[in-house]
Amino acid sequence: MTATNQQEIKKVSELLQKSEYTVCLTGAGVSTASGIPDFRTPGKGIWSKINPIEVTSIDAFRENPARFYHFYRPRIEELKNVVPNQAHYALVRLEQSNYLQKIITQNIDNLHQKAGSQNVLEIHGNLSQAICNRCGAKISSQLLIEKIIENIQQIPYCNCGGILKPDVVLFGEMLSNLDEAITEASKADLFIVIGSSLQVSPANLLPEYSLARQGDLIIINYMETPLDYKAALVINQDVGLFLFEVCKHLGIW
Ligand code: CNA
Repeated sequence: MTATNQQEIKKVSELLQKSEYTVCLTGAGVSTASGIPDFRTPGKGIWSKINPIEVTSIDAFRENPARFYHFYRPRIEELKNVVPNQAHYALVRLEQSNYLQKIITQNIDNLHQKAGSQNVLEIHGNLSQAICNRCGAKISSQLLIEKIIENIQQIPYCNCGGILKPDVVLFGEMLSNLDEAITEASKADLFIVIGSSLQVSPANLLPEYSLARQGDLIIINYMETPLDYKAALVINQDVGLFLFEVCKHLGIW
């Protein structure tokens, strides 16, 4: 760690110690070290290969579910084998030590919960289950995987004949838990964005609710974000390594 890093670690630790209610907003960058590509890292992100809006919007799902599942099938399958990384575990430690009150996540991979975080609010749903578009039945991703594998390249159907949709928020759909996320962000005197490009609305508006009540904003992300200029601290480093160092500094790792 360089001297600058040490200063940033100290400053983040101090803000965590001072804060009475800390909320983190996590994005795909928290899970890249687990082997799940993000959307927007140039050359590696999913968007560098395909425009997800073309295949993962609610309209695309309705118009061409087979094409939708051609894109989603590997994503659902890969979830079987992925495990949390240092960033997820650091957030568990911060929560257990009462430095962190809520994680609002845009991720759909269930890894915060797998790592052991208790207070997680998912705003883009969760890929570990699916829902029937006709009868509303919910099934586990395990069953969904079995159905998809049985019908390679085709469409998974519910027992009632309806089409099963992964229980995630597609482009063009309403966010889940948005009211609760706004309430949480409005309570935060410290709001930390972790591994998100802050390009996706309305999730990227959440930091504003904390800023409006004079909360401090910290952004930990490799790439710059549109809210960097409002942040007390911007850290362009690996989220797992940085959070691990913060936990060590706080004596909880
Ligand atoms: P994004 O727009 O792809 O941004 C991710 C950001 O993370 C980028 O700016 C990267 O620079 C940064 N990043 C990547 N790895 C690291 C790292 N190790 N350390 C520091 N920074 C890193 O993704 P967002 O989450 O902002 O966008 C929201 C979308 C992406 C949501 O709809 C998600 O559901 C969707 N998504 C989720 C997953 C997942 O669940 N793991 C994966 C891919 C996309």
